[in-house]
Amino acid sequence: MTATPITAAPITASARAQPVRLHLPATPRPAPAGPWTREAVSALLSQPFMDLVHEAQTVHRRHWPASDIELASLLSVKTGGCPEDCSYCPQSVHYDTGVDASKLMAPEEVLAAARAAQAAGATRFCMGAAWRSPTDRDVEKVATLVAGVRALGLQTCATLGMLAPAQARTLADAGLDFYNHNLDSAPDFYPQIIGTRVYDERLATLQNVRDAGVKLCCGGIIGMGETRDQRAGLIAELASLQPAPESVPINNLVRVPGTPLADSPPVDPFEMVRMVAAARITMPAARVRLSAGRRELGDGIQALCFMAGANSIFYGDKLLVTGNPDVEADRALLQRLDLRTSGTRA
Ligand code: SAM
Ligand code: DTB
Ligand code: SF4
Repeated sequence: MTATPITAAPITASARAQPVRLHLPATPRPAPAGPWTREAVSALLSQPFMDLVHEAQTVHRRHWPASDIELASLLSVKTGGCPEDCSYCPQSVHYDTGVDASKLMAPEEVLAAARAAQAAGATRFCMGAAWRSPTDRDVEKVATLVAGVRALGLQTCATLGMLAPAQARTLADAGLDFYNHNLDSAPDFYPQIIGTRVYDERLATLQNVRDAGVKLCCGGIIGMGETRDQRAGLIAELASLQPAPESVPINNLVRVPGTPLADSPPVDPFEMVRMVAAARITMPAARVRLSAGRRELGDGIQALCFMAGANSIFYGDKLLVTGNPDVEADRALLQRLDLRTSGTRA
């Protein structure tokens, strides 16, 4: 089953025809040197499932309250028209997905959404913009949004594409707590999904964000046709960042009609549980967020992901442009599993 963006128009056969994409060659990079090499993570991911989940739950309980889940809400403050060609993304200008480009939202609209998210129980508010890299003027405007959201008492997160050092400092000064910038996949798979930027550009922004004193939210996507070893490669890269990201979103590909990955065979949902477990074991102090694609996972797999150490979800009826489980369904699931939502650490 594929997901449809909320704003999608019917996709015609011609809209499915994909443009020719010029992919950049993979940059040769040294393998991660930390304790979590790709080989070590690969071995972890391929452990017997029950052993892996047991180990992850044990690590989780050492670092976090066992039953506490953070609720993070997302808002697309600037939607569509992105010049990047990320094969999974409904907001890329390269694909006809029925998502129209819009301008940056006005502060009062964003603050109204943040207040509503807070009233519904969210403790973190993430603002996403479909930019390759914002202009300084864009960053100034988002800084105003960040300051406003923080003044409400919410933790702030933004995801705006690549940032220069001074731009990261502007956002830090406005009170940005987290910057989301995903590595998405292993370095050797990356050129197959994105042709308009290279892995090292991603790493440079992560460094600029760190240098500005903003915490990192950095993870990836599974289900794009990568191998399990390539999933291990992603986890090894994340765990080898010095320090590791404070927040790690694990996304299950939302297959959006019109994108090149629309017809990707779905990944075995137990791979999602394995990824969450590997993230928990290798990055014990991180919030591991069960992110996009929860609707396709169902309640049982989500429960296993919580068991494996996921302690955050995107909460609210919409992600950026695609759907998410509705708030009532999430509240019911958390209640059935006796999960609390204080969003605080032990
Ligand atoms: N433009 C910015 C960027 O790429 O960093 C911020 C927004 S972008 C939509 C944020 C992240 O959403 C991507 O890095 C990717 O991991 C995730 N994402 C986008 N489309 C997705 C999809 N169809 N399924 C799952 N995750 C997706
Ligand atoms: C992340 O890792 N996942 C979120 C958030 N960071 C910005 C985005 C998911 C997007 C899913 C597809 C969409 O709605 O555009
Ligand atoms: Fe989508 Fe972000 Fe890629 Fe742009 S950079 S196409 S918004 S994932």
